[in-house]
Amino acid sequence: MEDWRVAEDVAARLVTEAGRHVRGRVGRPGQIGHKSTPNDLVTEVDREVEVLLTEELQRRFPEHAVVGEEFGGDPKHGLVWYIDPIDGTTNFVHGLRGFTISVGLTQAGVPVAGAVYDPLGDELYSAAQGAGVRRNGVAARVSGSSDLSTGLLATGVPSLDPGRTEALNLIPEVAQVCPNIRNLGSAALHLAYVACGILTGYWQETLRPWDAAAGVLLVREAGGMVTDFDGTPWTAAVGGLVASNGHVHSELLHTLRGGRH
Ligand code: 2AM
Ligand code: CA
Repeated sequence: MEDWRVAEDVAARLVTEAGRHVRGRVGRPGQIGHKSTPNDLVTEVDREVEVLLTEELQRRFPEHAVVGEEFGGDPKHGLVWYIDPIDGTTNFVHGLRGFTISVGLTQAGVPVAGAVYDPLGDELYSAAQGAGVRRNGVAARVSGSSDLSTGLLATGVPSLDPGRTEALNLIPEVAQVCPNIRNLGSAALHLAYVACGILTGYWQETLRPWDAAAGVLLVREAGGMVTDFDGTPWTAAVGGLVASNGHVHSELLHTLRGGRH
């Protein structure tokens, strides 16, 4: 087995450095542009950070591919780094706590190393396949609860259809089983919170690999599960995902399935 700890350490250092830069730009994000919809935001800072991270990863791992949210890249490679320079850009633009920098390495689509940094919380989450997960350097673990009804769940909702109506309609269905449902605005942060036992579970139907690659590994290395909505283990080829502490996974999948009919 490869030593994925080296990749984890590089990712952890890079997201922390990038996060310091992003923290200094809260309240002054530069020019704000729109991508597919008026609520799909991109700032100068997203682009600056992605360029910085891409250059560093290519310098450190010239044999790996690098794919970022803003500038793309070639994902048809065995080892691919996925970069989300700011996950939760809407929060960042509004100055709301709850955005992250996320960098994850996949091998044949399976996450093997990665790091997520929350600059305003000053919290660093990192993991390597087979070597566990660390939150600010301390080993973390998913929650031990098997009671979904008293758990804390999170989801994300796209700003427009297709996908928005279906995602909104799922919430009251799940709320019949677990009334505590949050949307914090960053997929990577939701996954980090599942990994360290704050959230019991999280689901979202419309995600891209850079939103999830690092966070999926955090959950798995902390003892949890991440699958698609049918229960197949998550890979970079999968759009949406369901993450949990493992104990509530089948009940959560079953509840979501009921809501989607
Ligand atoms: P982003 O901030 O990098 O765009 C918000 O619901 C969370 O889902 C964020 O992590 C956001 O990432 C991600 N996301 C990915 N695709 C999305 C979409 N089509 N609509 C809304 N959020 C999306
Ligand atoms: Ca982003």
